[in-house]
Parts: sequence; C-alpha cells; structure tokens
Amino acid sequence: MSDRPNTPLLDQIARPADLKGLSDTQLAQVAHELRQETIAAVSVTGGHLGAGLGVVELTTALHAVFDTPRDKVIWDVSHQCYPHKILTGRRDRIRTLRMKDGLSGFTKRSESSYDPFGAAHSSTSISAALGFSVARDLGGVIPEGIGDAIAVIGDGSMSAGMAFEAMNNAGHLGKRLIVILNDNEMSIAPPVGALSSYLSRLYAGEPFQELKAAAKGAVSLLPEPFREGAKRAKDMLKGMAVGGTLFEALGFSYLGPIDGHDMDQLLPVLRTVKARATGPILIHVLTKKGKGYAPAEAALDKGHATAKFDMMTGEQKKAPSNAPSYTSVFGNELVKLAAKDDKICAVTAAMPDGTGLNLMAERYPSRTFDVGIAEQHGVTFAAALAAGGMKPFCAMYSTFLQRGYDQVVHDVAIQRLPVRFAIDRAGLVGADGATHAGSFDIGFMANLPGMVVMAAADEAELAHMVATAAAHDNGPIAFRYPRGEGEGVEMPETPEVLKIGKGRMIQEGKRVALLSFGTRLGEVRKAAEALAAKGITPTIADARFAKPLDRDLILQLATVHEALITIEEGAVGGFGSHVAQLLAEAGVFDSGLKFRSMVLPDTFIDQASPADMYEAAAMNAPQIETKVLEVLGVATIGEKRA
Ligand SMILES: Cc1ncc(C[n+]2csc(CCOP(=O)(O)OP(=O)(O)O)c2C)c(N)n1
Repeated sequence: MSDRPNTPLLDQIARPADLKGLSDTQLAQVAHELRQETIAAVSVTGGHLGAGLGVVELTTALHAVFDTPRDKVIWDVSHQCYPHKILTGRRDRIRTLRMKDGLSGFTKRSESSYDPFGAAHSSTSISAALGFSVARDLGGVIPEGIGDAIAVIGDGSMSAGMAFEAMNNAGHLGKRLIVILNDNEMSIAPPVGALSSYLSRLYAGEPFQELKAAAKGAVSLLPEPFREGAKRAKDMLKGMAVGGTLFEALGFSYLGPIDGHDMDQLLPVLRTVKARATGPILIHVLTKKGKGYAPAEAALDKGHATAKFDMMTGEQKKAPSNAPSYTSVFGNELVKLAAKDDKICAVTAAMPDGTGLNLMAERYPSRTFDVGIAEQHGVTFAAALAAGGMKPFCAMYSTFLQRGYDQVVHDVAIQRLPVRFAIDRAGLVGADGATHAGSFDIGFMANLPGMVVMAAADEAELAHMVATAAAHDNGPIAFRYPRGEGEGVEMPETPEVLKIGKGRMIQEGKRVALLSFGTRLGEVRKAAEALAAKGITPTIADARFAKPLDRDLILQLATVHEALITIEEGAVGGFGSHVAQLLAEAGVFDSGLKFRSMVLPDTFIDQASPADMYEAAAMNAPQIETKVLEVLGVATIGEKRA
C-alpha cells in the first residue's frame, strides 16, 4: 500500500454529482477506492479512522442517490465524515485533516456547503435534520435549497437523550425525514445499556426476523423492485423487521436491518425511500467499525482514534512520553483512594479509557458506571449516588460536561450534594478543535454557589486535588486538568488534602505578581526566567482555587505589587473575573493597582497543536513576558527607543 493508492474511478469524482452516471458496480468500486484513500490519508494525519471506514459504502450510496448539497446529509458526531469530505470536493486537502489551517476533523458549515450542520458532540443529528425538514416545509430559503434531510447516527449516539427527544418530536410532527441508524455495535468502547441489547435483538432473534411480521406497517413503503420479485429483494424482505419496533412506537417507519457494506442492498433501499417516503423513516444499517483495514478491525476500539500510522503494519507513530498523562494520574490516584474507601465510586459517559476510569473499572467494576453517551443522566445519577451516601467522582471532559450543565446546577449545586467533578481535557485540546475545547468550565462552575473549583498546575497537584475531592464531603467540588502529559515533576508518595480556598506562593519577587490558575504555570515560570534576564523578578503564585478564592493571598499580592496579572486556560468570565470582582469590591483599584487578566480570546480557535492554539490565544511564555513588560511600561520605552 502506498500513501497514494491507485484510485482511477475515484479520481474522476470531483463532486457528488459525478457519481450520478455510474453503474451500481462502479459505485461499489468507488466505495472500495474511497476506503483505500481514507486509510492512506489518516495514516499521515492521524484521527478518526474506524468510524469512517465503516461508512464508505453508505457515504457513496447516499451521495449517489440523494442530491447533496440540496439534500442535507447530517453526520452525527461527524467523526465518520472523512470519506464524505473526500467525495465532496475536499480530497485535495484531505491530508491536512485536523492540522493548523487544514480541514476540520468534523463537519463544519464554514468549510463546505456539503456540511449543512456542524457537529462533534454526539446525538444532535436527528434534531438538526428535523429542523431542516420543517424549515423546508415552512419555505425557508438558503442558497443550496432544501430537499431531504437525512441524519446518520451511530448506535452509541442513539443512546443519548437528545436522540430520543428528537425522535419523539419527529414522530409527532410526521414530516418526511430520514434517519439512518448506523449500527456497528460499537461506541468508543463497547456500547452499554439496554438500547444496545435491544438493537442486537432486532436482528439476532425472534420475533423481528419473522416474515409474517412483514405483512403490516411499513410494507406500504416497500420498494416496487421488492414486489417485482427481484430475488435479492425477496431475500431482504425476509430479513425485514416490520411492526412493533421501538422506532415505530415513536412514529417512524422502520426498514431493515440491511448490510451497510453491500451496495446491492444500500442503493435500492435508499432509492426507494427517496422515491416513496412520506413521513419519518428509520433505516437500520449494520456496519463494521474499521471495516476493510485489518489493524483497525483487530484493535479494541476498532481504530476509533489513531495517531499517524504505518499503513503496512498499522503501527502508530506516537512520540515517546516523559511524564504520565494527567488522565492516568487521575485514574491511578482514584484507584488508590477507592482501595481505602469503599464509598468511592465513579461515573463516565461512554469514555472509560479517555477519562482513565478504565483503571477503576478493572479494579472495582461494581463501583464504576459507564452510563453511555448520557452526560445529563450521568450527572444526576452521580448526584443521587452522593445523596445516597456514596462518594461519586463524575469524570467528564470539560466540553462534554457542558451538556450536563443544568444537572450540575439543579441536581448537584442547589442540593449541595458532594459530587466530585473530575474535569479532563480542560483548556485547548489541539486537533479536535473548537468543538472539543474545554474553555468554559471555570466560568460555568465557579459561578455556582457552594461549588469548589480547583485547577491542577502539574500532575503532583492533580494527585493532591483528587485526595482533596475525596475528602470533601460537605458540597460539590470540581478539579480541572488538561489533555496530555504532565510536567515530569516528582509525584507525592501520599497526596495531601489541600486546605480549601488556599493558594501557594511559588516565588517571591517585586513590582509585578503573576497569579496562575492551572497548567499555564509552566509558561509563567518560563516567562519569569526571561524577565529575570531583563532585571525583573516577578512574584509567582498558584491560586489552586478559583472558588473559593484565596482572598488573603490575592489582597496581599495586590497590596505589595504595582501590578497583578492573572492567567488561566479558560474563557473570559472565569478565574480572572472573580479576582477582578474581589479586587473591585475590596476597593483595591481605588488606589491604582494595575490589573490584567490573561484569558482565552473571545473567538473559537480552530484546530492546531495545543501549543499553536495557545500561541493564537497569546498565552505562551513570550506573550506573558510581553504582558508584564507592557503593564510595567517597559515595553513602551523599548519600542520608543527602537
Ligand atoms: C456528547 C458527547 N459525549 C461524548 C462524545 C465522545 N464520543 C465521540 S464518538 C463517540 C462514540 C460514538 O459511537 P457511535 O455513535 O456508535 O459511532 P461510531 O464511532 O461507532 O461510528 C463518543 C462517546 C461526544 N462526541 N459527544
């Protein structure tokens, strides 16, 4: 396999319209070539491989049958959209996926009219497709026009509440709407829950595969070719589950299950649905995640997300790490605490490996809960675990915790329940871009009465914070830490329980104080070294807490320095705003303190390496240095001289 596979037919497809003249056999060939091109591209970019490989036939068939971009194909999560990007005019940039200035790894409205709706968080596609259907019927006008709306949603994503809320509404409205359930029996980890078992039963056993059931219901939707007696169609009819499915109870016609890798099933079914559907219809398509690339098929996560890799062997090219990841530090510390305290338990929403809770699940399976892609439920479930006398750690990525925010407010904070929020992937995350950035949690957690909010400056601090959270029983507490590996600091043998609301001094200096919250501390130290060469020795402090603030420390810093600068890996409205509020109320500004707050800019930053993203955010060491020089008036003098 070369990095540029031989793809004679795919080479002729500049846009989906070019698929229209092809025979079914040729379309199958396009799908084959599309798979090779997807593998080749991801081998040089890294990214989501398995999901895309599972849908190359479906992608080809959808674009061949429907008229995109007039018809709206809406990919749920949209991590499976690489083949779609290749077919929709972006093949020339496919080897820039997830890179700075390159293609996004997800669908993005600003990138292409073939991406009618952006995504990256799961389970939004049915709501979005329904919105397009209704906009169409109400006469909404957009440049490409609005035809059919087709949501493609995985079995993992179908387990989330939003998907059901949308189906419930769609079934009620009765508009023509197509939902394709892409069932590969995988989420990132194996899917969990009753829905997953239900879907398996839909095609594995009684009563759904019984032909007699095909007599009613969606039979009216069955394609002419089926009735005309094509043998294959007849076989399909035998496998067709009709009547009595959950989806039909929700008001959808149900068609399937069909083999999503067989173009001879996909094409006629999609053509028929296009020709005849009147109301909402769900097509149940069975696929294999990682299909057609042996290393992905063999991987535990079916190649869900991969680094760059060697195409021959599938071996991933990962940079050697010098320090443990924050995620693994969290996972290990939690397991240690759980060994001593049988009330400690843990909740993840479909991310056992990503949050490090796989370690807890291995040791204490009965105290570890993967609730599926269901952050809202996960938070409320954790709240009641706490109400029931347990010590739940609710481990979620900052970006996904957003989905459970009302539950954080209403079920946890108002009831002052001691849920421990372990907020992973805080700050900018790199290749996944703006949709995955953990920018807002400081703001949305620290504004809640009674919530304790900590950020770890390094991996040893994280260990202390896990211990602190475990010991904190009289209300909710959150600690945030970034993606990636730690600073390489020595780990404490026995982590300390920190005093709530107390920061720590790192270095005593003069004129300017740098007050850091979280892992920008490393950059602050670097900036301080550079400043030392210029004769400026800043004071450095690590706030540790955004809520409650260390008033004494902050007011002391404000009193003995000419300038105070806060820095955090979060959006405006977080730690710096709380400090500003404190200083304002304490009257510190009345006597002329120079105050600056370094926060993420008020934009959504596109994907790049985390370092590049922080460069774009002007939050790396050189920019901290510049900020100090500016506030002290030193830069201005330098500029004037120059
Ligand atoms: C709200 C939310 N929570 C968690 C995730 C992380 N996540 C990305 S893909 C994925 C699994 C999706 O499974 P499925 O829908 O079955 O698609 P597949 O990858 O199997 O094609 C998860 C949990 C997410 N994108 N959005």
